[in-house]
Amino acid sequence: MSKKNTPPKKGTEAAIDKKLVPQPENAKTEKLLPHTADATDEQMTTNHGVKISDDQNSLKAGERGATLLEDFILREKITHFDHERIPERIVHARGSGAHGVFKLYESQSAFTKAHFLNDIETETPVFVRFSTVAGSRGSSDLARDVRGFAVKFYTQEGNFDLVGNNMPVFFIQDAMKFPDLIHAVKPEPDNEIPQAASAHDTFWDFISLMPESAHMIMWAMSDRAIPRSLRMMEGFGVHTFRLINQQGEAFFVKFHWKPLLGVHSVAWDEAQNISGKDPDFHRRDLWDAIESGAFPEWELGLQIVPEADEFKFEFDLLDPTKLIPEELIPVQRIGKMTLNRNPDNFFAETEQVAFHVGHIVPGIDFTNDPLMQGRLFSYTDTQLIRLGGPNFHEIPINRPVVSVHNNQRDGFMRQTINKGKTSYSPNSLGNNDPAQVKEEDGGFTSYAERIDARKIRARSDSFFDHFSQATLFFNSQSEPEKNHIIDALTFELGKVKTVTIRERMLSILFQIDDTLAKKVAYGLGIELPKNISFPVNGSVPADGKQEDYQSRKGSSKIKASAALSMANTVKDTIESRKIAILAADGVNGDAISSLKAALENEGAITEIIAPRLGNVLTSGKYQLTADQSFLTAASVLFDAVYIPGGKNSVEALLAEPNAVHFINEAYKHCKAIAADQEALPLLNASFIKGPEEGVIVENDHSVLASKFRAAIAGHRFWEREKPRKVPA
Ligand code: HDD
Repeated sequence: MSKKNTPPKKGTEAAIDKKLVPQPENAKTEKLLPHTADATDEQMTTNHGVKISDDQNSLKAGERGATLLEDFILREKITHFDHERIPERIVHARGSGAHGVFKLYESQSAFTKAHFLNDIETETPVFVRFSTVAGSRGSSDLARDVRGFAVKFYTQEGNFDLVGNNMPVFFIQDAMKFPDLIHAVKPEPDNEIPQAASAHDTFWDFISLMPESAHMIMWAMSDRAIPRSLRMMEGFGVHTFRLINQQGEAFFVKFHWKPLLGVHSVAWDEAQNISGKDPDFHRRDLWDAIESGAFPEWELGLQIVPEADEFKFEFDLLDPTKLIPEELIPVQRIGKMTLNRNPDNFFAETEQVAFHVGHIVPGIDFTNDPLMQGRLFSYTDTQLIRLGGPNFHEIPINRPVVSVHNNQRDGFMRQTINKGKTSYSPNSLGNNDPAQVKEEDGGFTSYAERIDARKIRARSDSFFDHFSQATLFFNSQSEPEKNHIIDALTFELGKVKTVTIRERMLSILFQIDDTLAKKVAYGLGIELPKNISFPVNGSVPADGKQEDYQSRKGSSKIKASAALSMANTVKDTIESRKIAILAADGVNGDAISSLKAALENEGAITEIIAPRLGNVLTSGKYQLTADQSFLTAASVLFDAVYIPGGKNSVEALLAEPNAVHFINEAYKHCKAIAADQEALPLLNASFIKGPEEGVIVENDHSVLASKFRAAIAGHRFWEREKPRKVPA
């Protein structure tokens, strides 16, 4: 609490008022405010409010004497420090969060009675946490991995958490296999190697024995696993959920997040370099974008299937390894989420936020997807160990914006001071409050699905087509995307030491696409096994029959789906793209000003990179400030490069190997490059011979700016990879 325990110093009231001004447009921000503290202009105290006069020296028996046990100030400080760490999340440990709002475009009352999906006047506060899955809290943002995309909606009917990923399917079909999957992908238990990487034996051992993961493997080996930015990823609820309207009618639904900046990735070689140059690349990018007012935005999309159509598909809606092709059920965009405020404190908010698939509100319900059912247990359970007890819902970031009343009491770290004698129901001493709520008044009732079944440990036969959607995904990719998948698999399996695992994996790839399998086999230098038959999925249960666990390949009416390829994404904006301008003394300052103005006008960010920090003297004899030197900057941290003219500048950069490397590397990673005619010798000193697609050499600066803008918006010129001979 930031309440002062001393009268405010003269002249500080205004400042204090300012920092306590609520942001009334966001109900969650307002609720968080009383829990925030700001030490500006405050006096130092112990945790118990005693003012501290000396925070530098422990209490000793004489200046050179031993420290005294009675030093309660030292003891308190050290004890708190000793206990500052909590267990990191078993999965999704590395994450970045942001606050924002969700606004509905049009009421969805035909499908759901959820208030936040009915009332277009309401702005629902949200907190979002993005994450990688396998790495530890301090691991690199650019690991090849699935990204978590968890959204907490603070609705007026309680919290709704959409705990999704940036890929629409999952590795496994049943939660029973989740601990195995995670044990396999995490660092190997004997030596804890490798960190934040799936390229090792245990992961591919497991995957090669679980053909049900084939579809997800295609996604995880695609460029979706190395996003350019958290702001440029799609999000998916993965499971089929249920929506229920006021009339009690139910609909199946898949949730989607569509980023307004489009879906973009980096190159794998680039990702590996970024991991060294700036392991916080995604976290920094999200933070900087929000600080600068370039608020990330996504539209929420729904794919709705009437209950009566449950069995109309070639796949089972309850199978989390399947998506519904958008050609079959289009995604309706129903509202927009904007992230507009960075957290005040990473630990208090991003680390302590507790998501749960089981946090739903009236109008939304679960289905029998066996992966989802297991998740409904896991999320509360994990918070109990991670956050230390059953009162984690009282941590400010986890509290709903509506008030909470029930008969739950006590436990570690209880914050609420519940009044009255009764903490049970029924009671007559307390008017039997809190009162239960009728469905028509907003009380939650579970969807009354009819169930008539035997208790059985089994997998539905409708779950055994493990390959047709993996093939659909591969067939939907552009040529460069297919090549990236082949390269990724060759890299990952190349890191696997056990040859039989590689061979088993090739048999799986063969079922997806034989050319894919052949190309990976070529890269691995092994022959594709002969007479490949459909594999068995997982370990056959002790009393099970092998034929009941045989994977198969069904047919797919849809042969390719445009929505699955990033090549078809939004490519019309350069907002928040980062452009490096390479300059040295003697640079054409007018060229820089005109290009900077044109690009920044469209929301791009430019930085001047020079041989050293300080000033750069232009040919017109005025000074520009270098934002970075070649020592601190790297091409992998930018989307595009511009090299202005100016004879002396070009000559100085020619003598600077780091400048030539910068250009070569940007070219290798297929980025847009623009140069004034005068800078051509510098391009020639790199691998670039002259203008080509994505390389613009122009003297007219308005033509240059417009061509460069289009090239940056296009993101990457993957065709350039074909020769693959850039020595950067
Ligand atoms: Fe999970 C965290 C997403 C399957 C058990 N999961 C977690 C987070 C995301 C997902 C985004 C991080 C939340 C945050 O930022 O705090 N998980 C998924 C998706 C899945 C999925 C999209 C499949 C469709 N998860 C899954 C299964 C289980 C879990 C099958 C267990 C049976 N997940 C957990 C967990 C975590 C978690 C152990 C770790 C930290 C946490 O919950 O809060 O309970």
